[in-house]
Amino acid sequence: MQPKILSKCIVDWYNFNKRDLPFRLTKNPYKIWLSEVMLQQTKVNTVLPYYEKWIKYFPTLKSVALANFDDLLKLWEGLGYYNRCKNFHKATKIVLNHYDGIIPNTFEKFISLPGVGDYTAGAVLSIAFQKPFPAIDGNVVRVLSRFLGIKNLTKRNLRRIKNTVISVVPPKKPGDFNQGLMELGAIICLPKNPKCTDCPIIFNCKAYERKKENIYPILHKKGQNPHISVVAGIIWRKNTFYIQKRKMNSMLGGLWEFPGGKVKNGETLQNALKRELIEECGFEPKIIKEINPIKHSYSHFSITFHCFYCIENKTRLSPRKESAWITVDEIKLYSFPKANHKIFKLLSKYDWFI
Ligand code: DGT
Repeated sequence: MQPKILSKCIVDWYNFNKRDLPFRLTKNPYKIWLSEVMLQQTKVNTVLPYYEKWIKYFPTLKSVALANFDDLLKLWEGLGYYNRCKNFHKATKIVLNHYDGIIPNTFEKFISLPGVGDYTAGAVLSIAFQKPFPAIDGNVVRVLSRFLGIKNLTKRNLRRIKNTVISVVPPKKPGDFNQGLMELGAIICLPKNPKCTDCPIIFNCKAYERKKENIYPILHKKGQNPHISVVAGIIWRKNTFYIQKRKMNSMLGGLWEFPGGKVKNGETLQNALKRELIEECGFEPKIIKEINPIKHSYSHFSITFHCFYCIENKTRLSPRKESAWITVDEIKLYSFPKANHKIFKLLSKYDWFI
């Protein structure tokens, strides 16, 4: 199939079949960029309420650049991959200070911003600025691997896929083309049981021709993620409990947490908790009881999170610089990891206080 015909098939199909999404109704590069950052590793339906709320509070790039990071993190809370938020904030500041608030529309300048990689640069420049760069995400790789009959996603084959997209992306409507390929992967060329009869490029699809669309591309199963135990103390002082801010350069950096940490091999939970609380707050805890443990998965590992009710009695705790004693009603003012919200939910069902 000629590149021109192929791109026209995709663009026409997209214009008829695309889902109505708020970031597709705008030409504003800031909003398009924000949506692309939020959509990384995250499903559209999860992103939608976050996107809408963010735009309500931060309607312009300038408003983000001038915002307090804690306020941004509060809006990002629960969306995960918090580095995206941190990098986006840094990038908007650079745009405001070095480019007079105007998002650069050349590949070299845009990709040099924090958190911007090949995919984001291609997506934003093609959708917001009509520049003919490819935007290749996981969905596009699957569509092309089937279309071209590529079974193994070796480096060489991935380059072949990229070169094919580069040769097909049209000078007019490159954004519609890129979004069309992605949309095709998201709603038709599904990982399992693709809806081939609804596909606009079925007649040239090698995998369909071979009746093997389900096995393209071969995906190597990931090994099992490691599992660790984490202990933490919910330390009460009257009707308030103690929280501290995680270091910015750590995982979940900038979010608030209960003091605690990973349990070492061979250590009991209570000993681990004592060690962590002495290390972090110089505090010998008076442990009252354990709350039901909860499980939580991150992208590369999972945890069992053991939280213990503790009280601050004679031994006073030495707080970190960024810490607070908060009441239950004040939880909403801070951003916490999802695992903590699971604990809050448990506690609100039973009894918050000892
Ligand atoms: P290190 O030695 O820097 O690896 O740190 P640790 O042993 O103090 O552990 P930490 O706090 O980095 O790791 C605990 C894991 O549990 C981490 O992936 C974040 C997660 N987590 C979620 N909520 C909380 C919380 O409220 N407190 C703590 N400490 N960790 C939490």
